[in-house]
Amino acid sequence: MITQDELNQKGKDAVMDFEEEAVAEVAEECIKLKLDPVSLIQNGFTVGMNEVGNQFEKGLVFLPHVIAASEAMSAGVKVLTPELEKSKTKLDAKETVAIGTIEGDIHSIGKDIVATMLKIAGFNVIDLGRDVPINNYVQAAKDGAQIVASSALMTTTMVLQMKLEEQLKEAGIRDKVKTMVGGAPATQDWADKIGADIYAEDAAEAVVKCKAILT
Ligand code: HCB
Repeated sequence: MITQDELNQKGKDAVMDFEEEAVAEVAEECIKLKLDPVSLIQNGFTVGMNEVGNQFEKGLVFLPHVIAASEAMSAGVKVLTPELEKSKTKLDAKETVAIGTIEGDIHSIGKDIVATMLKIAGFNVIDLGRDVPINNYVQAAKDGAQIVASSALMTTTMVLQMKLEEQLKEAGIRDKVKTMVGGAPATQDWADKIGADIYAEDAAEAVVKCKAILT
């Protein structure tokens, strides 16, 4: 029988081969064999996606390849999502997280994974989408979200995570809401610098830190 590591490797290879169908098949195999879908996403698909990103940076592949790899990864995540949702914690979902990819940024794969994992952990999740105007996060906080989470994948858009902090202060509600930042260029240092409450490196850490900050 195939091990989790072998399945993760297959998932990584299929994303790197831009093979949407093969990625979906690996996801189905994961469900059939009752292996861990979270591990497949984080240690398989995501590793492959990041590797394609590195190749893009070195000029070894081009934008259509990145698009094809991201579509392949999304196909796999789509197959796994209903399975993940079966293990959803039953809370009365009073704890609301509003999450979105920050203004000017359309990268949504990581944000979607974080949103799914938070839902599974029992949070009420409001998905604000991608390329989200700062004001929409502020409005979500005014409407009662306890945490506003932003994702930024580019050095040019991460600065807007700082603008979000400023606008929450200007609206007079910064002390009523917690903020979480993430995305590849974000770091704990960045979160400290801009005054965000949480930095999460991945979806699992986002869940742990969101739970911790609200208890
Ligand atoms: Co895109 N892109 N891209 N891209 N892209 C990056 C981000 C570069 C780093 C690639 C590079 O040059 N090396 C680069 C940014 C450089 C910079 O910083 N300045 C880049 C660029 C430049 C661009 C375009 C400008 C390219 C162009 O058009 N010339 C353009 C952006 C247009 C725009 O946004 N306005 C663009 C477009 C694309 C797509 C459409 C082809 C595709 C996105 C598809 C989609 O999301 N629907 C894409 C992709 C896929 C990437 C890479 C290859 C992978 C990103 C990804 O999905 N990773 C990326 C390279 C890289 O990041 N290594 C490259 C996998 C996910 C699972 O990881 O880090 O997003 P994640 O999420 C993690 C983690 O960060 C955390 O949890 C997640 C799950 O574990 N997390 C959070 C994420 N968000 C969180 C929020 C929280 O509050 C907490 C935790």
